[in-house]
Amino acid sequence: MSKKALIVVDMQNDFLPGGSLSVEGGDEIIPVINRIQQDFDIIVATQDWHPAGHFSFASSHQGKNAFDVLELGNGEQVLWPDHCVQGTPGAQFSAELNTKPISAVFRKGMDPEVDSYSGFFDNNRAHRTGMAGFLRDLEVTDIYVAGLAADICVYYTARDGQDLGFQTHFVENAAKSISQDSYVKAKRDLHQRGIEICTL
Ligand code: VGL
Ligand code: ZN
Repeated sequence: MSKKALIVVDMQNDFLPGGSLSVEGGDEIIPVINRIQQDFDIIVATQDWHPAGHFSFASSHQGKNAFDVLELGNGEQVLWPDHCVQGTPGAQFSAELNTKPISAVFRKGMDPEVDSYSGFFDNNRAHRTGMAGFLRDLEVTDIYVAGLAADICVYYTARDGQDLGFQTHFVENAAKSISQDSYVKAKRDLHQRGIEICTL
């Protein structure tokens, strides 16, 4: 028996039009997410939840601008505008999102020094959010990943979900990307990893 969970990634005001790191057309997927919820056994959400002064913010690095890339020992860090600061309106879910059927919210990006794109692990893969354990405990077999941003947090959540053994589906019509180029790459990569690209 398959059991299906919808993972709603980062449907927060800062990623929506008018927000500090807004994704163009991000609001257009809200009615889609609200509509498809009824087809799932379980719905969970992730919430980007940074302390003020987070390391991923350009404002935390002297002389740096938003979207500059910082070279680290273990890779790169894109520097973002301040976004999704804990307790601020920008960190709240869109008021238009139906949050009633969401049974758990997994917050991420809380370590001041580490970014966290995936809803399962931080970017160092050192800490888990607990979402995998939650889904496994409920005997979820299939995960459907939707939300913002398609080329970043949705992409990494889908990749990790597949690595963790969930049959993973990327809901193309319920996700919007920050950049079109990286979206094309992300989709190709997900497909190559055996993740189904679907429309619901
Ligand atoms: C995200 C950049 C920084 C996302 C979160 O939700 O895709 N992107 N933090
Ligand atoms: Zn973030």
